[in-house]
Amino acid sequence: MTQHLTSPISLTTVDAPDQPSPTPALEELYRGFERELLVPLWTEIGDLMPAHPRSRAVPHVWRWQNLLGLADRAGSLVPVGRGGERRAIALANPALGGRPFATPTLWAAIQYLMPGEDAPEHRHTQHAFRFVVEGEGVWTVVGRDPVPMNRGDFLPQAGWNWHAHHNAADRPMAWLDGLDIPFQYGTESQFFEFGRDSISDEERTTPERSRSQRLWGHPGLRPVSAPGTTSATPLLNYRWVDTDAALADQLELEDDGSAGTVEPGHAAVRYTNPTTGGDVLPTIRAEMHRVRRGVETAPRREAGSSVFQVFDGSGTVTVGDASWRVERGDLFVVPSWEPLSVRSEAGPSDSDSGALDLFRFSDTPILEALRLDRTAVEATR
Ligand code: GTQ
Ligand code: FE2
Repeated sequence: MTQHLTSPISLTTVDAPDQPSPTPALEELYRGFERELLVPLWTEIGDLMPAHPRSRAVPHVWRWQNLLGLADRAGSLVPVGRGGERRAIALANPALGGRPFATPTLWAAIQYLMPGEDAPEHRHTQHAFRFVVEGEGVWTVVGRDPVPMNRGDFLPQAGWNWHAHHNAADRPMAWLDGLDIPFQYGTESQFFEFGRDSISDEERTTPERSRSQRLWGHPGLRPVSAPGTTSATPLLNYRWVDTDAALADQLELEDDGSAGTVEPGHAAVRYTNPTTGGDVLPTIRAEMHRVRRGVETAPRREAGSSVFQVFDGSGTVTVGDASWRVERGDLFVVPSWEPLSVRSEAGPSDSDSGALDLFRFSDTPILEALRLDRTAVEATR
């Protein structure tokens, strides 16, 4: 008995024009295709070659407070160690079959370490980053360089680097992981190796600055000892103080009548590889956006998918037909070609007059490398 990977062709669902009407001969032709494991383009073209991307993923929001509560329970019930490797709990897009995929290409997870806990060393081809929405006290040790993690810090970590994490504080800490796990799963390109079961005392030190930061963390300056370019950034931590200043300066320039923002009231910066000026990772783009209170951004579509986390402030987010009020820590998914618009507005728990700060990561470097990137901006509603 032949195993059918696709459903049998039904003559009644062939809705292309100029199709012959069903006859016994045509039926026999289609049964012949099935026996030989063949599928004609004309029955599939609408699905395979749509006029524009139609994502399998759907827009969805995950509430940080709910994630945090469950991560904390996992902290007391589930140990972290060799084999399971990480206490990381992934966002599963409701339209991707229960798989731990936020989008068809991107993994997003909350990771949680209890006081004094270690996550063992390993390495993998998947490119990764950490983003810290709150808390402090964890050091991630990348290639034996202990890197501090504090609120607002962005820590990219290119594939195949050894890495371990340890919580040096007396409180649990949670953070966001982003990886290209679904993309590498789809391309079947993954490799993985265990490292040492525990890190050395020297790596367990908690320096205020990583070695990579001392070498690469000075704007517009590179060490002469490291010429050339690297495909991923050698800088392992991008600190909030710098990101915040860059966004504040863009908005201050706008106040002074100068250009530089994405659109009125909407400042944005992209994390870059200091050796190239390009994206920090080969497969993942990361940005921080700041939308002034009261401002609504123009609906924007992009080929490829994104995940956002609210870093500060609150507001209303509209993705395609979905719309949610969001606040600090909340995560949401923007599938390919779904229009995104954001309105920054104070919520009941917001006392300050601050803006809405949104961390964003996307698969755009993959699309750009293949010349598949496209955007469309609609007029503001
Ligand atoms: O921290 O090394 O969320 O390897 C998924 C896979 C985190 C990590 C994840 C990983 C890690
Ligand atoms: Fe890892």
